[in-house]
Amino acid sequence: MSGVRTALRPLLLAIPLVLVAGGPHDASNDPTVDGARPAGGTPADVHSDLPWLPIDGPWASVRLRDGVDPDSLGALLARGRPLRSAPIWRVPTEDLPALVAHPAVAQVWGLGAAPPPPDDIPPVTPDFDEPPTWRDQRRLRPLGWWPGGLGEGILVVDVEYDFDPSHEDLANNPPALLAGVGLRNYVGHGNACLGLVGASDDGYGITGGAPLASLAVVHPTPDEETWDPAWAIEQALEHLEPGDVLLIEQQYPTGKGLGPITSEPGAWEAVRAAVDAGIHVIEPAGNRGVDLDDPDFDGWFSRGNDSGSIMVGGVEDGAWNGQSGFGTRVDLHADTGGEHAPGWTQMSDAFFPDADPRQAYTARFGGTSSASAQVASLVAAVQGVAFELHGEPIGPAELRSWLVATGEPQEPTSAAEHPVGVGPDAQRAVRAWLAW
Ligand SMILES: [Ca+2]
Ligand SMILES: [Ca+2]
Repeated sequence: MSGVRTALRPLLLAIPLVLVAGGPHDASNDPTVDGARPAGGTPADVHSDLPWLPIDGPWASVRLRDGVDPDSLGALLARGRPLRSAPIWRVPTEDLPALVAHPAVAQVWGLGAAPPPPDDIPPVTPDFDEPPTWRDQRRLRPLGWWPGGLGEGILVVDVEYDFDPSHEDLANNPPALLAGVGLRNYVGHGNACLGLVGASDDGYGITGGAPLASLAVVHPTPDEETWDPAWAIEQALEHLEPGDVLLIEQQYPTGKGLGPITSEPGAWEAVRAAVDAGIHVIEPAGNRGVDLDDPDFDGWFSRGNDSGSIMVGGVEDGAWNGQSGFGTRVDLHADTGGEHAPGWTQMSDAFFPDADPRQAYTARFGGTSSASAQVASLVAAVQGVAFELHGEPIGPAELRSWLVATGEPQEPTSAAEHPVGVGPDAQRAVRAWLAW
């Protein structure tokens, strides 16, 4: 386990909230009582008016009157335990009736079950995750029933322009920033990619394909003036371990339009080094319809010059989407017709209450960026299963070939003219690998 991964281990927080602190006693100098007193209620002795107090859990609390010696309550507190810092005792709720009757007790209140963390910022955000979603298409949802199938133990590092860690749909799986300077551009793009990979299954927004994977970000900008994806890949490698995933949400100008990041030789070398270190590298084929088999590229994108990455193209309804980079080098594709995803100010068509960017969502996140994030989540989920069942990761070349071998073919005419690989199927890949 890397330090990053450990540090990111969520936060399934024991927040034993004191649901309501208060009671009808002399509250004039008791800050805990505010808001708990019923309208029109008069401060009174706790003994006289217990029933409205919200005491519904197995544990409750009692505050003793100032200066009271707990020993004076005798056996009444025998099953309780004191807080160190205040004359307050946690006691079994069933002991309350006897305690309430005692003149040394000033106040009682309940301790129910921990409420969910308050991460869905008001107002309530819809659940955009109604099936069938892209996770169903990729057979990721049932993979969650397998041990490790939610990406447990896998770190996904996204090389990403920027993101907003305060977005509500990243709050339960917060991405760590590992390196680089965010320039506050394309923030929604980062939120969307990170969300498709690892947004939590928490009843609002979306659920990523690997919601229990740990997320981290490296910006491709080491400073405000410099764009250097190879540097970013090397920074990520400092934190990644075999079986982890590197998603590179960047493109490069090929001379025929924006294409894969490994068009740039430095990035190609960095990707090769990452793959040789056992990392699954996912890169988009780009969105300018570049023919990667064009003779002008002189075989740069041929299998003979394979960086080892999983190159991802885009389809709609099983056929080339009209924009994705294409060629025999493209390994996998995903649907780019538009997904619900966390957004930001400029990606807020689905939900944007009070113009709050922290709870902005788009219904139209597409392109090979979206497709690559989907594939990255799938790889993390499949790899999580591999770790759980075999205790060691599948190598990058092996996993890529399993995904290609078990994928859904592109529509034949489209595949002949604009090949973008196959559509991965997480269930089939895992079953085939297990049976092998
Ligand atoms: Ca909300
Ligand atoms: Ca969510």
